[in-house]
Amino acid sequence: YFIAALHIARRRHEADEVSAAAAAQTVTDILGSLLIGVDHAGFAVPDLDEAVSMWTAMGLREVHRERNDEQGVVEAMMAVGDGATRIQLLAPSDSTSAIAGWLDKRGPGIQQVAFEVRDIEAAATALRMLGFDVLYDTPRGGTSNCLINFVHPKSCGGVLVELVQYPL
Ligand code: V0V
Repeated sequence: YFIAALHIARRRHEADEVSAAAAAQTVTDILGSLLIGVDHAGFAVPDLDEAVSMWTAMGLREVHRERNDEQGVVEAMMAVGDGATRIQLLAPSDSTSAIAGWLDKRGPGIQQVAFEVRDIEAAATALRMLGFDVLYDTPRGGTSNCLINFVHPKSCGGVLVELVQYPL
């Protein structure tokens, strides 16, 4: 439904029924309706166990841990209070991963902010229509069987935005 609505907006502009600005606004409105909230912020850390200990001492709780070889990370999800917001601790599992590169260049810190979306394919289509640089042609596997994709920080104000869709 969402992807069909996005293509209708484009076709209406191509047929000169609506201006480029009006079509873009429709795409933005659809994208806005696909956003559910901030799911997590991702912190790059050199050592997962040490980072889990530090954030646990601050009162966060580890709720999930897994290794993702495709992304080259070992990660722990930390709950902040009783709400749904998570902090994702990301340590490199191989020296060529994005997290290893980030740590080399910038050291530990906030590497990404993740938005939960209702339909990740539609969100990526809308973002591309609006000129954002979406990294993957099709979503990849993320934490807890989620689908993930990313918007390149160069097209996004210097912030790496992750898109997350939970399994049904
Ligand atoms: C790089 N840059 C960043 C950045 N990474 N800026 C803000 N936030 C980041 N995270 C900037 C960097 O400072 C450079 O700016 C420029 O982009 C190119 O940097 P680079 O070091 O050459 O980096 P690239 O191009 O090799 O890689 C950047 C991208 C890469 C975004 C393409 O990090 C990537 O593929 N990220 C997506 C995958 C990922 O992050 N996986 C780990 C999390 P200047 O110097 O040119 O100005 S896995 C995960 O989240 C999971 C499993 C999950 O949530 O479930």
